[in-house]
Amino acid sequence: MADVWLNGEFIGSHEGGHLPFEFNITEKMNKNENLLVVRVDGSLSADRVPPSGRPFNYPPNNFDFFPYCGIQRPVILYSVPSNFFTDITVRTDIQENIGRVLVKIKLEKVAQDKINFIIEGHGANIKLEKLVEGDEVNATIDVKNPRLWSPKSPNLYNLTVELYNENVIFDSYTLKIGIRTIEVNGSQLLLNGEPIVLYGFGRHEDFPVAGRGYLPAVIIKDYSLMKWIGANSFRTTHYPYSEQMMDLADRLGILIIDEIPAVGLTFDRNHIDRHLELCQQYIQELIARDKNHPSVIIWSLANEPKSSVHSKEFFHKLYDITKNYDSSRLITLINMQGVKNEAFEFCDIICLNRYYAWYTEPGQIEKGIENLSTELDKIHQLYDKPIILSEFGADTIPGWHAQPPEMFSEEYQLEFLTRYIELLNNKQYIVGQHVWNLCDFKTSQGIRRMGGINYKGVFTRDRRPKMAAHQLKKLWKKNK
Ligand code: BDP
Repeated sequence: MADVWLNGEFIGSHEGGHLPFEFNITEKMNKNENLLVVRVDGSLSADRVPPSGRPFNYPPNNFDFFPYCGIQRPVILYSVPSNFFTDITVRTDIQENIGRVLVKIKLEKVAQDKINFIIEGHGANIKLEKLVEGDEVNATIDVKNPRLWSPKSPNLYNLTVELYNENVIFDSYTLKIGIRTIEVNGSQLLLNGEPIVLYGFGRHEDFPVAGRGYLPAVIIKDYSLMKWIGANSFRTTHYPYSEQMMDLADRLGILIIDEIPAVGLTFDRNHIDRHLELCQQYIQELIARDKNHPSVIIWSLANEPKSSVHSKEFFHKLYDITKNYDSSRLITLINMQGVKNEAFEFCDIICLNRYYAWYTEPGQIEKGIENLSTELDKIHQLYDKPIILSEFGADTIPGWHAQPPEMFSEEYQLEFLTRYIELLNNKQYIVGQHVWNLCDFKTSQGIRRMGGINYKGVFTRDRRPKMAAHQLKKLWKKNK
């Protein structure tokens, strides 16, 4: 929760981290000096999302990463013209050799004059003029022979919208857009009509000293590691990442499963209504922020919620609301091993976190893989939908070795990931393999996390490769 004051006067509050909020302070500004104060309250509590929990952890969270607090991303002051765009939404579609770009803009007030819509770059330079009638304007621009956006060719076009009043430009905004489609067909995931498989990771915004604080160098480093290893995607586990991370994904051609901070939901009767309210707010804010990124292909409504008699209704409501905001992307829910998930029935794509040969069948990779295989086939038979293995991994202490491979050794992680990936590659309905985790990361203290660190990274917390990183690079080489 953030509370904001300007020159001692209370301006407003916003619940929830990770997503942007703003206040208009025009009327409240002093001519010369101004003092802006933002107070962040990140205390853990049961009626928040994510909720607190686990008294056997310290700090007592119901999730497996450190509950960093404070202001972690930039606070900016900006000015706008007296009439301006308040929002732009871009959707793209492809019909034969035409890329159709649908643009919807919202204005602060009704303008009297015209709006230009210009798409340029890669040979296309299209200008469309409109007279403005309301505070919401729609335009359709067809791009002939478009250069589509994909991980292999992340082509971006500049879309510029110019707002005129009495022939003077009042406001202008340029946005990088990618023309692409995403859909599910039977058990396949199709990008621009072609089957695609996601290779990549779950990750955390986490680095020594800076914690979750915004560090451009870490973003660049992580993308370079993902490119080096042959990944084409990641999930924003378990909260929305910085806007800079999202912008760069568009430029680099990385596909994203974009997740709200709904991790560790228990459907406790005393808090369920508040939790649903917050999840609705978060998904609305997330879509408002990320809806124009070609890199974002799937919205994730929650990570590993518990099963309860209320969970189906809870997620059905959230699913419908999400589809209503954005019907152009897929919607999923991340399932925990051993937990029933009624939402598989209506989710567009199934995401499973599985830790066979780690939390179950410890030390027995062979047996774990067999059980995983049986469960995957069963789920696929029941729902006939594409499946992503959205987490699988093994804690690994860098420099710890064992032959034959034993848990926590680098050899065990290497063998574990190799055997998982071999299995996944052989199942046609598996459309994604996301290793847990890109890097080791900080957690609360507890008996399961030595030194308050989760060691499932294939890179260390300071981004050095473990043996498994080199192996993944080999296994994923063919995707390049
Ligand atoms: C999964 C959670 C993830 C944890 C991981 C683990 O989604 O946040 O860090 O397990 O135990 O259940 O390493």
